[in-house]
This record gives sequence, structure tokens and C-alpha cells, in this order.
Amino acid sequence: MVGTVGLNSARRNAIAQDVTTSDKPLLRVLAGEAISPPPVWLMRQAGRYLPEYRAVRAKTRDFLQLCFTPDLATEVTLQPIRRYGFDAAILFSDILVIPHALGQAMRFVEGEGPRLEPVRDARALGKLSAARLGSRQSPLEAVYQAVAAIRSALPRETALIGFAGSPWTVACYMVEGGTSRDFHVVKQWAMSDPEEFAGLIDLVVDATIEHLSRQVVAGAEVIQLFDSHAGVLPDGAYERWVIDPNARIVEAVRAKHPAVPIIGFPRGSGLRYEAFATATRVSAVSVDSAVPARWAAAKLQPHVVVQGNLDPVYLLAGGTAMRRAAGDILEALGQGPTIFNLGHGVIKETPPDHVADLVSCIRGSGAR
Ligand code: 1CP
Repeated sequence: MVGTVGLNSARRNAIAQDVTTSDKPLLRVLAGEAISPPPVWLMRQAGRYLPEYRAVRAKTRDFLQLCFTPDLATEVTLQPIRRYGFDAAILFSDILVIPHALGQAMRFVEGEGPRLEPVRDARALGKLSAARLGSRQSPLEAVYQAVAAIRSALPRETALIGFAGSPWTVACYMVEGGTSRDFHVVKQWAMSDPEEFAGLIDLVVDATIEHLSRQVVAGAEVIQLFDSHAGVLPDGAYERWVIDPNARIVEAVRAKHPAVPIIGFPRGSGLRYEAFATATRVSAVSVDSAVPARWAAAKLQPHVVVQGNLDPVYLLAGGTAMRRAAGDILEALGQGPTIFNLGHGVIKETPPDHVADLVSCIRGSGAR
């Protein structure tokens, strides 16, 4: 089944002007086509649940070294493509390469996660700079080399997704110094001194525009913006720190690269997904598992392509429960342009066989 139901005509025409027909199912859907079965890829499809990833990881000193060694980043990006034949590869990197490139001291502690020297005032903010990002001496040069190598190694039907964290989510880690239960330190700064906090957000916006543009120039065909902690902000603050920075990034990247579709993932946005989808002008919105797929079909799909949203724990559980839940999502979203994905990343305890089972369940759902 092929069609362009779901997107309003102005949007469809705007996209059609920019994207020529493609062999890649992901790009066809992002141009507004509904295809059955839909393209499938999974957030965190490369990573610790795969034994071949753990083998590469065991040979590297630390996680950042893996991100900044083009051969290794290329290899781990390709691993899940070889195993499962996903419709997209996502660059193996991390959202925290931006604070690193801005000059913030950071490291990944084994088994615990990221540790950053917190930025909590104007003085600490003043020490950071995006100046080197625009130059050929960018500390992220290795990332762009990986993008080019991945692109040339991919099968012709597989699209390459580049990505960055959205400014609010990146700022969460920069200010808290790591992960947090409620992110109250960064929220308090944003609420008590929004003008000063805007300086941090603006710095990350600029760095992110540069980083994404360089990924596109190197060969990324689609961009995803991860706003994983969007859901912790109340109304008002959400517009200022989630919608506005994402909208600025979409506008700037699209001005330079009009043909490149952009997927937004403002996790935990609830009812605000609708405002996010229309106000940021993203090409697609990735929804978390708390969003009813039928609601997404009714409220979001008329404006944007919808990506999602199987609960990663169904993938961990596998079997009939997983297949039934995946089928429900296909049934709700499959009439319009949709990309099958999880509501968040693959959990590291997930048996690799469950992933193979999920992919064959999606692909078995109709003839392409
Ligand atoms: O030792 C290891 O192997 C470290 C685990 C790991 C991995 C596999 C980290 C540390 N990052 C990654 C890769 C990664 N991170 C990708 C690769 C591509 C893929 O999806 O296959 C991507 C897209 C990310 C993005 C990322 N990093 C996000 C946004 C998505 C999300 O999961 O919400 C976030 C919040 C991070 C921060 C981060 N990096 C790593 C960890 C353990 C964390 C989370 C810390 C926390 O718990 O808050």
C-alpha cells in the first residue's frame, strides 16, 4: 500500500519540492508517503545488548574514545544493520560530545554514566566557547569522518540518521553534572534567572546548528533531535526551553539544508506533543510509549510523520505480548506516514533474538 494520506497538502507539497523519490523507505515516509510495512529502526539499536558491541567496547579505554575513533564508531553503527537490516542506521555518538567540544570537563564512569564539571553560573558559562566548532580544527572532526565512512558502507536502501541532543536536555547534564531524578538544579536556574540561563541555551543552540550541519555535509540524510528530558518542564517553561530552541535549530538547519528531514523527540511531552509538532516545524515527531497511538494518529499525523512508540520493556519481554503490542501500534498508525520505533532506547538486558523477532513481526505485516 502506498499513499500520501495523513499530511496536509501544503506540508506535502513543501516536502515534495525538496525530496526526490528515493529507494530508501525511511526517506519516502519522511516525504509524506504511507508505506506498508513501515520502515523500522530502534533508538539505541547499537549498544550494550549486542555481544559484538561489548567486544569492541572492551577494547577501548573509555566511551568517548569509542565515539571519537572513526573506525570504531563506524563498526558499532553498522553492527545492528548487519544483524537486523534496519531501514536506518543512526550514527554512533552521544549527545554529550557537545559539552565536551564546548570545553566542559567530562568523563563517562564505567557502569554509572556521565560525570561533568557542573556549569551553574555566568562565570562557569563564560569559560565555554563554541568558537572551535565552526573550524576545521573542530574537536568533533572525528565524528564527521565517521559519518562519511558509515554513509559509504551502508546498503543503498538504508538511510543514515545524524543526531544531537536538544539544548534543554544537554543543559540538564551540563548543569546537574550527570543524570538526576528530577533535574531540580537546572530547573531552578531556568526559573530564577531565565536571562542568564538563556546564555547557556543560546550557546548550545549555536553549537548544535553547526554540529548538525557538519553531519549533513558529511553524509547524514536525516537528523534527529533528542529532547529526552523535555517532560520535566511545566507549561510556559516548556515553550521557552523546549519549543523555542528546537524551532530555532530546525529553522537554521533547514535554511542550509532544505531537503534534510528532521525528527524531533521531546520525550514525555504529553498533550504538548501537538504544539511541539506544529510550532517547531519538524518533519516527524517521535512519541514516547505513554502517548496513545490512536491519539497520535488523530492529533499528530495530520501535521507530521509519527515515529514510535513500543515500550522498550515489551522488547525486553518478547513473545506474544511484544508482538501484540507492536501490532496495536501498526494498526493505529499504519494508515498514515509512520516509522516504527520504540518509545525510548533499547534496554541493555534485551535479548538480541527479541529484536530479530520484532523486525520480522513488523515486516510480516504487509507487502512493501
Ligand atoms: O559504555 C557504554 O557503552 C555507554 C552507554 C552509552 C551508549 C551505547 C552511552 C552513554 N551513550 C550511548 C550511545 C548513544 N547515546 C547513542 C547511539 C546511537 C544509537 O541510538 O544506537 C545515542 C543516540 C545516544 C543519545 C543520548 N545520550 C541520549 C538521548 C537519548 C536517550 O536515551 O534519552 C542521552 C540522554 C544520552 C546521555 C547518556 N549517554 C550515555 C548514558 C549512559 C547516558 C544517559 C545518562 C542518564 O541516565 O541520564
